[in-house]
Amino acid sequence: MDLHTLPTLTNLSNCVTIVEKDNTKIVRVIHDKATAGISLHGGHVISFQPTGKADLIWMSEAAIFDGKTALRGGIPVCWPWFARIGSPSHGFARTQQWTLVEHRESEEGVVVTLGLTANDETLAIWPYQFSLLLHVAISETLQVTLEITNRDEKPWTFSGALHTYLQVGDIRQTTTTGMGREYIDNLQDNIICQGDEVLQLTDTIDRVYTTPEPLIRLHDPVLKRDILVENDGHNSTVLWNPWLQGAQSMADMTDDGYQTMLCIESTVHSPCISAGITLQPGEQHQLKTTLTVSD
Ligand code: TA6
Repeated sequence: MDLHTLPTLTNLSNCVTIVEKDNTKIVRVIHDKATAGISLHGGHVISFQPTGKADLIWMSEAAIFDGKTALRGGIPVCWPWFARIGSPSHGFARTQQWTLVEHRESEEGVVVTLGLTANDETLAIWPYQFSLLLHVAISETLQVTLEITNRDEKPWTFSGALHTYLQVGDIRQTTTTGMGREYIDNLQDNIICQGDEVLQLTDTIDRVYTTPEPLIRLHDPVLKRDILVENDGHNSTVLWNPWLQGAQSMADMTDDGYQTMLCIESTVHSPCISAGITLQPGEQHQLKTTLTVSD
């Protein structure tokens, strides 16, 4: 996504400005090593482009920047649950307005931190006090860390994901390795299946891989690159592509949008609201994903 043409609202430093797209404020980072954008709506990374490379992040051309709708593409923050085990689907964090907590820069890169705490809207949905910090470390690589803290006097349980949409030249020519073989198939009533070591898509998939390796490799012969995905603090890695029928069913994705994307998601998966990770008062958990591009 081209961030350079967006109007500037505030210059915060040599590298960091607040720009605007429709109804959404975006933290734009322009550093020697990379350019990146993070929407304050949703705490949502929408672009990461190492200098001289194509954006690693896929954003839908039809994404709706109205400041209310979850953005299609980028890295949605799905919390305090993943998928439809609660309402709204994928939780409320990706449709809340986050605040810019701090930004730090050096020759190595820029770290932008956004924050979200409980408010009347979230308490009406999920009656617990919490704080989220999203640390986005931008250099030749992108490291996104969701720092989750229980700020309540009672324990609570969460699941969630950093729901990364990666950009590929042609999904049909892309191969993925490292996700492991066992997966829960969301398209076959969540039965447990055994897949192959190498995945090349010919149709839609929606899979929770339960034994992923530390490093997942997306090989893209069209863009002549590999994207390496390293996740941490997760219990699974979700791979999803809606294919044509799924793209046609979404107003915020063009019919051909599925051809240039694959979601590889750092996920705390749970079959139900009560079976995720439980944090005691004051306890913290970090969910992380790191993206690296290699030619
Ligand atoms: O991560 C895969 C998934 O759970 C799919 O089932 C699909 O629903 C996708 O997320 C997108 O969900 P969204 O609510 O953003 O349309």
